[in-house]
Amino acid sequence: MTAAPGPTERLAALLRRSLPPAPDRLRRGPWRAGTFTSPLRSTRLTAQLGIALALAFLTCFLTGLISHFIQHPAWWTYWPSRPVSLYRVTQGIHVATGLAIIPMLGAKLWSVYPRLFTWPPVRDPAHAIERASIAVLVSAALFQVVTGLLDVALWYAPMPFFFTAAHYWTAWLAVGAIVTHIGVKLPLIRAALARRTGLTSRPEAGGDAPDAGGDTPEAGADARPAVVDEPIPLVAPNPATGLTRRGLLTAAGAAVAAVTLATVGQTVRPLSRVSVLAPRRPDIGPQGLPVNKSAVSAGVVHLARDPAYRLDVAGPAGSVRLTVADLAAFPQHTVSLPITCVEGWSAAARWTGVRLRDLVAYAGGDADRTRVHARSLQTSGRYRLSTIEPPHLGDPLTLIALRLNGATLHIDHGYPCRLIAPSRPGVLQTKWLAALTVEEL
Ligand SMILES: Nc1nc2c(c(=O)[nH]1)N[C@H]1C(S)=C(S)[C@@H](COP(=O)(O)O)O[C@H]1N2
Ligand SMILES: [Mo]
Repeated sequence: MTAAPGPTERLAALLRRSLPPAPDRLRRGPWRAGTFTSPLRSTRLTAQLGIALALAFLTCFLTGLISHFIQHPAWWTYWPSRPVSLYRVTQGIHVATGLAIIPMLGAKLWSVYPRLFTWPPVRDPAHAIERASIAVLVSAALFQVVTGLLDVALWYAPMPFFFTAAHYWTAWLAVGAIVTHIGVKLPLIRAALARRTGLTSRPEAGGDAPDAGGDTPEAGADARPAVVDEPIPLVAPNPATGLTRRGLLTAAGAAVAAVTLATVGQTVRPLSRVSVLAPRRPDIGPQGLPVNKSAVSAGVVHLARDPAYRLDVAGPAGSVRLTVADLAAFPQHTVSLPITCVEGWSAAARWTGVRLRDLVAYAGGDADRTRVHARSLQTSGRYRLSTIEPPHLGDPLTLIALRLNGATLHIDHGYPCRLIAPSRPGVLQTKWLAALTVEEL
């Protein structure tokens, strides 16, 4: 006995209902049969590139989340101040994997882009939905790579939106699209990776269609009516290049290595000489340290050099206004800490100044039960404010620095005084401090 089709079956049938055929006279240019002939393209190649790409994306996403939640803490955010280079490592990995994704994504898109010219463009509603989801996936991935690259290059003009928010929300979109994509393609990926021979008779398949070649048991067992693309002639390995699938994967791997070596020196000091494409060299800048925002562009030169300068410190015991000489009269400490810019460069330096927790105690607060709001002399700009929570506040390495590498702070590094704390994004290392407010928790 057969039951009447339920709503799920009816929906499935609707989604699989063939659309009217596209008129053949529209089939021109790349839509013509036999346009893409590279024998290197195979479901197996696409699956292998896809796995590498998925792992890189996952790493980039997780390290990106860390950076986001340090800068925009949620109630559950906890970020330790040790090891001192923790953020340098997580953010270094974030930017390095993001850059490595560029050649990987290029290879992956090359392996599947003939699918863009599938004929007919849409077979049925399910096919249309699948194509739309791929469009979301590719756009989100390209958006992340391009905006990330523009940020690393400090080139904000082409981005008429706030980079941080756009990059964060599109990351969720990309990850959602990737998870969906993997879910949909899983049977295909497994079949492609299980097959021992790399050669397939469907070089244009690129991993988008059900494997309708009929050469695998899975294809025959597929309960869904397999959509058979037009047969693609078997092409001999390219005699001009002699490139094999393995050769292509090796080339993609070499491109990843080259991109990494050419840029990672912006945070891995021993490689700084070979990193010719790194936008920042960790040793170039006033006092041997790079600068993102100069005192001139922040508009603080007059305020910073004003002899009437005072640092306002407000706490439970009241508020005081300290001169630079007052700050220098506190016990001075010297620490070696890196500046780790969110954009991927990082550079270690020697900082000398007052422990923040000493200033908190002076203002009548307890470093374990307070947080400090730091404010810059800057009257505008996103990074004029930052908050220091207990893990960093209580750390003896957290300083209000007056000196850098043995000399008075250069004005571009935050003269008269700046915050420097371990394992903290550069954007939160506030320069040209005007006020510290101690808030009891
Ligand atoms: N007041 C203020 N502090 C700031 C910034 C800023 O724009 N304004 N930029 C931050 C950023 S993005 C970084 S990477 C570090 C860089 O410190 P440096 O210029 O001393 O190397 O300073 C941080 N401190
Ligand atoms: Mo930065």
